[in-house]
Amino acid sequence: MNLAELNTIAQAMVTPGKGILAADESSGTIKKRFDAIGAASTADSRRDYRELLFRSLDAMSGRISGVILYDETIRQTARDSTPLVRLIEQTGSIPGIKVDKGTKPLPFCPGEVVTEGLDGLRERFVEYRGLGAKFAKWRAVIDIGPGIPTETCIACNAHALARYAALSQEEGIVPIVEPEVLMDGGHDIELCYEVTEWVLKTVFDELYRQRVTLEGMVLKPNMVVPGQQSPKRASVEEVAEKTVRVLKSCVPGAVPGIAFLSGGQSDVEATAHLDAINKIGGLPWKVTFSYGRALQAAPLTAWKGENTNVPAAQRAFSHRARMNGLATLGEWKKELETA
Ligand code: 5MM
Repeated sequence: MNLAELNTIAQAMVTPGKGILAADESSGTIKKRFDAIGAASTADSRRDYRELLFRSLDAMSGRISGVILYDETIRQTARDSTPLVRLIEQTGSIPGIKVDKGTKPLPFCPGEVVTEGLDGLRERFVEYRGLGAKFAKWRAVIDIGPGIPTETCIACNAHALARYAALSQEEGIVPIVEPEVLMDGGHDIELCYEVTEWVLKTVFDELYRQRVTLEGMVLKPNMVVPGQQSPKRASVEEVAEKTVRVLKSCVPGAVPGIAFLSGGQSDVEATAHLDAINKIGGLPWKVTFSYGRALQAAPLTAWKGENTNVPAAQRAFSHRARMNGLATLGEWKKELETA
């Protein structure tokens, strides 16, 4: 493991003005997204859609520091036979790979899940490195509800995240550590704060125990927001203030960057929150985005699975990438959405 190299990649992933495109939907998830726009999900249609994103030159070269790919995508070639990984590299963006194998019910913890995928992971990292991956991603899912999360669930997921991160660094690949506290449910913002704090403290404790180098990783957390069904809504400023407070109390300054997930927020909401967080300023880490839905909702809707809609989809993607790029600098304004 070369620590300087890991740090250089991690710093590039969180370059100010840029952020990460999470295009790592598993086959089940991308099918749901395609169903919603009336497009068939086949290996070719998934390739066509991702190719249109990676060929959006303005967005990719100006605003997207890295792309998280799914196992199928990292092996695919564009229509003209160029490997998709090569297309990404040609724009100056960095290819990465999702390595977790999704969640399974956690025994004796009703309503809770644990992320799987550690078996054979060392060997898979070697292969992914050969395919061009410079960073990786593993997502743990923590739900809030009556009696949950349990300590068992948080500990098991934190342990797996740290095992993954250590194996990733051993192979010279920067781990994105993603402990997601879900927005589902009627809980208020205070409870989201408490659970996020508990999760982050446990995760960093495990990362320390398993000798993960903080300078060579990127954290991908949720923002502190009320549950989607909560009647008590929070202002953009409150979300930003609480998110910054919890991160400052849990995330060491040695971590180069924090790249948020959007978690079901609307795309403009996710941009406004990121912008407000960066407007607070004085943060010890770079703070950016690693959005899936909040970057792709607009291009998916514009595309609808039709070749003729590719330019419109690329414009929609470039717009969201630009808005979020500005938000990483605290320079976004609502008026720019319609300009
Ligand atoms: C793009 O969605 C990712 C993969 O999801 P599945 O494994 O369930 O198919 C997901 O991990 C994503 O990277 C993060 O949750 C962030 O995406 P959002 O949409 O929350 O910004």
